[in-house]
Order: sequence, then C-alpha cells, then structure tokens
Amino acid sequence: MVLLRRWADPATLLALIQALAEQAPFRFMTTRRGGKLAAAMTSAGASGWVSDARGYRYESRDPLTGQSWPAMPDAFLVLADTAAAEAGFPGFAPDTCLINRYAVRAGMGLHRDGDERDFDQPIVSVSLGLPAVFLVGGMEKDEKPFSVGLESGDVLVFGGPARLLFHGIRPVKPGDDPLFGPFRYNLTFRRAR
Ligand code: MD3
Ligand code: FE
Repeated sequence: MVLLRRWADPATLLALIQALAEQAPFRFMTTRRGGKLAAAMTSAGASGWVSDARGYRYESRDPLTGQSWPAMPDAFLVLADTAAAEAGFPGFAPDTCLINRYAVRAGMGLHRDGDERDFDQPIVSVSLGLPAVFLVGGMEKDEKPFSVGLESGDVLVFGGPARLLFHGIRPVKPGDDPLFGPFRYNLTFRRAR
C-alpha cells in the first residue's frame, strides 16, 4: 500500500465529476438485504459497480438510465496509471472508476473488494473534499484495523498482497471544504474484467 499525499488536483477532478454526474447521476444503491448504502455512487468506464436485491456485480449499463456508463475521462486514466506506476505497478489499465460521495456522518464498514476478476491488478483510490479516517485491516475481518488520515488530493495504491486487505471509512466529520462543500468524494479505479 502506497500513499501519495496531495498528489491529485482536486479542482480539475471536481469539474470532471460534475460532468459525469450529469450523465450518470449519484444514487443510493440498495443491498441484497434491502438496506441502503451510506455513500451515494456512480461510475465511469466500460463497467460500473452495481448493488441491488440481486447482490453486488459489475454491469456495462447504468440501471438508472439504461445507457452505457460515461467514458472515463482521459485525465482519470492518466492519473490512475501514473499513480499505479509510481507505486510499482506499471501498465495499469483500469476499466472502471467508482465514484463514492459521502455526506457528513456517512462511512463504509470493513469489507474487502472481491467482485473483480484479477486480483493481480492494483486498485488506485483518490480522496477529495472533506478529510476522512481510512481503516486498514488484515486478511481476516476480525483483525484490528489501523487508521490513516486522508485529505483532499491524497492517492492510495493497493497492489500485491494489500489488494485483498479488509478496509473501511469512519463516518465523515462535519466540515466545509472550499471546493466540495459538506462532502467527501472518493474515486476508486479498478480493473473489473
Ligand atoms: C484496500 N471505498 O469503494 S477507497 C470501495 O474511501 C471503498 O470510498 C473507500 O472501499 C472510500 O470499495 C475506500 C480505498 C480502497 C479501495 C479499495 C481497496 C482501499 C482498498 C481494495 C483493497 C484494499
Ligand atoms: Fe472497498
């Protein structure tokens, strides 16, 4: 796991996120058990991550609009590929970017990302807006996690053995980011298929 502090430019990414959200709006997805996820989500790229009564999976169309997910902006691809290379994973070619939007007090419980085909591919994550406490656990869910503070523009790369670690986000504390207001955004680049 490599942390590149203040590595991405939040203002550039904000404009791109706003344009994507016009085509594929942020929405609160449901879980198989009928609950609602705390973060609003949307995706860009050839696949998008979806959760509903049938479970979690990647879909090539946005179920909300029936259209393909918007293409990943070139600047997203360059950012993800450059960050992965910097962390020792050259040639990363993500086919999806999941965008999570957390309002204050929203978080994400400890989980591992297991819906992708090839765990040899890294994951690149970009934090934007309000700060957050990221929890990094172990290979088992009961292992006590350690905390990493994340700020707007920070980029994390998870590759190799770190790819399957349990991880989560503590509930976001109230605040007002100069660009993103009362929200935290996270871009997660993955190779899904
Ligand atoms: C470590 N998102 O969308 S990103 C997720 O900040 C997710 O929105 C969090 O966990 C967020 O699945 C954390 C950092 C992250 C993403 C994927 C990982 C860390 C990871 C996969 C393996 C290990
Ligand atoms: Fe995750």
